[in-house]
Amino acid sequence: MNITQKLISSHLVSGSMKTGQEVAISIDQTLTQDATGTMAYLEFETMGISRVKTKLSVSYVDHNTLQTGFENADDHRFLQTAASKYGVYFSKPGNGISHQVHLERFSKPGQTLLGSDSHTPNAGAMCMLAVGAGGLSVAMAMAGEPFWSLMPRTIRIILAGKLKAGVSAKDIILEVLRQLTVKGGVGAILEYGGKGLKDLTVPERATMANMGTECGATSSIFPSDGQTRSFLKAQKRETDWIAITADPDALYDEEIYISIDSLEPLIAMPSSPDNVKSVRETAGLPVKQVCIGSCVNSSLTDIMLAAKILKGKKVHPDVSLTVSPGSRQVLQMISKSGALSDLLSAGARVLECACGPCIGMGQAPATGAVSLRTFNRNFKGRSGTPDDRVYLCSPITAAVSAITGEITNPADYFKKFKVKSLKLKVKLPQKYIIDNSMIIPPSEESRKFKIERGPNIKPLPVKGKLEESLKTRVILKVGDNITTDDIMPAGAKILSLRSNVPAISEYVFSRIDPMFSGRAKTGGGGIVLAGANYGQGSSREHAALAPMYLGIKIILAKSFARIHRDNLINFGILPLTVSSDVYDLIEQGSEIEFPEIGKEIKESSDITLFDVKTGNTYKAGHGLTARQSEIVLAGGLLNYIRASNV
Ligand code: MIC
Ligand code: SF4
Repeated sequence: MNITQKLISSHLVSGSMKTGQEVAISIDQTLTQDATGTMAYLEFETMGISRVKTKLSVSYVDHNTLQTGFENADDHRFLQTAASKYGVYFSKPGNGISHQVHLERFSKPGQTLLGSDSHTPNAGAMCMLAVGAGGLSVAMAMAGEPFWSLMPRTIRIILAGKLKAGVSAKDIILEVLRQLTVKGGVGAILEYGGKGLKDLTVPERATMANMGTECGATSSIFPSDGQTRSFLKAQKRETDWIAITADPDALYDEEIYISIDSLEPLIAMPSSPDNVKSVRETAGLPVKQVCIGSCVNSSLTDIMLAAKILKGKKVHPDVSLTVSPGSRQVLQMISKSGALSDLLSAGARVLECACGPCIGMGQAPATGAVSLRTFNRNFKGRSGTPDDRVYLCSPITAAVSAITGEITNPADYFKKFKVKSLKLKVKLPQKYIIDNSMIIPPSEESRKFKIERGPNIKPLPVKGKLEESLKTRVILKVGDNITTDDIMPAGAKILSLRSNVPAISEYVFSRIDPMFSGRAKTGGGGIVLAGANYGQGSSREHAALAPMYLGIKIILAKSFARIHRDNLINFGILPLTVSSDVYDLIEQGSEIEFPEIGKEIKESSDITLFDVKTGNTYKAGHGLTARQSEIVLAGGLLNYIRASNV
C-alpha cells in the first residue's frame, strides 16, 4: 500500500477504497481558526453535545487579530469560552498561525486531522492525513462523526537530487504548481517520495504540503522518517514518532518526477499561484513591498534564511519589508539567536505572529505597486488593493529583492555580492524553545462554563427543504477558476463580519459585481452560472452560507473545487455540472425551469433544465452520492441530521 492508503485504511469507517467511491474516515484531531471557527462552534452547539469526541481539538486565533472595533475581540472571547466548555485547546491571538503551531506542538504521524482551513494539509509534512473542510464538517468531526469524502487518487511526486544554493522547498512546490495548475490536484492526494526527500526537513516539507492546496489537492503527504523523528525530538515530542513509509510495491494513479538539483528559483506572477515563471525572467522589475511570512513560509528555517541574507544590509529605500514569524516559538528563537535584531537593523517591519497581510489584515500595497510575497495565494484583490500586483516567491528571493529593490535572482545576487552559499545554510535546531503558556487547556468542569457572545454573533440561518420543482433566474454568469475570495471576499473590513451571516452576505461577489446581493434579495435568490474549478481556494463556508442566505439555490458550473462543493451541499445549495456548450448557451438573466428536480435528484444522475426564453432543454449532472442527495433535499446537513437524528 502507499502511505495514503495505509492512513485511510487504518481510519476507514465505511465505504470501499476504490478511487472515486465514497469513504468515511474517523478523525483523530481537529483544528479551527477564528475566521471559520465561530461558525464551526455555533454549528457544534446546535448538535447538543457537551464535549468534543476527538482525541484532540484545537481552536486557534490567527486571522482576525486587528481589533479596530469590538467584533473580533468578541469573537475571541466566544472562541475561548466555547473551547473551555467543549474540551478544546485554545491558542491565544499572538501565539501563531494555526498550521505552524499545530505542526510544532500537536501533529502526530499516522493520525488524521480535519481543519476548517484549506491549508490544513500543512500537517501532511508530519505524515498526517490532514484535510481542509468547511466548519460544519469539522463540527461533525468534533461530534465524533466520520468525515465523508470520495476516495482520492494518488499522485506520487518523486524527488531526486539536492537543492542548489538559493533554491528552496517553495521553488519545488511552485514547480509542482506549474505542472499541475490550480486544477490538476482536484480529487487527488500528492504523496511525496524519492531520494531527494532525505535532506528536506519537516518545515521544508510543510511548505510543500501547505501549497499543494493551491493545486486543488485534497491533501499532500510525506513519509514519517528520520527527518520527522529529528523534528519531533527537537520539539521534545520524540515519543510521538512512528515510522511510516510506502510499501516497495505500492501503486499510484500517476507519477511526477522532479529532479530538484536542476530547479532554479521560481515566482508566481499575478494573479494566480500557477502562473509560474523563473525569477530570471522577471528579474529587474522594481518592487515596493516585500512580505515574508504566512503559513507556507514562516517557519524558523524561513525567517532565519531571510535574516541571514539581511544581516548587515539595509532594505532598499523604496521598499517596505514586513516579516511575520509563524509562531511565538519562531519569534522566541529568532529573538534568542539575534536574528530578530539583524532583521530590525536591516529595516524590517516585524509584525505579530499571525496571517496578517496574507488575508488583507493590513499592509495593502500602494496603487500600482509590485508586492513580492512569500505567501501561497495572490488572487486579485486579496491583499486589500483592488488592482494589486502580487508575486509569490521563496524567502530567499524575497530577502535579496528587498535589498536590491527589484525582483532579483538569488544566484545573481550571491555572485555580485560574493555571498558564500554555505553561510546561508540553516540547520534544524537540536532543541526548539518550548513554551505552551499561550495554549489554554480546556476546563475540566465544562458545565460551569458560560459561553460569552458579543452582539455581532448572530444565530445560524437555516434553509428550508429543496422544492420539488423550481423556476428561477441566472443572476450572475462568471468564468473559470472563480475563487472563494471572489465569492466571499476577506480583508479586515469584511472578515470581522464572519459571525454575522446577514451582514456579511451584503458582500457576496462584491468585487465582481457590487449589485449582486441587492439583485439576489429583490429577485428572491437565483442561480449562479460558472466555468471550471468554481470555488477554488479557501475552505470558508461563508462562500456557501451567505449565498444560501441570499436565496441562491443552485450553482451551475463546468466543474467545482472539492471543499467548496462540499460546503454547498452542507448548506443545501445544489451543485450541478454543465457542459461547455450548455454554459455558452445560457445567458445571465435567463429564466431557467427545473420541472422535476426533487424527483430527478433521487432517481437519476441527470437534472433537466428548461430555458424559458429560448425553449431549449438541457441536461446537467449532479454527481451526488445517495447521502449527499438526502442532504440537499433536506435543505442542508444540519436539517438532515435533525431529521435522521444522527
Ligand atoms: C485563506 O487563506 O483564504 C483563509 C483565510 O485562511 C481561508 C479560511 C477562511 O476564509 O477563513 C482558507 O484558506 O480556508
Ligand atoms: Fe492564514 Fe494566509 Fe495561511 Fe490562510 S493562507 S491560513 S490567511 S496565512
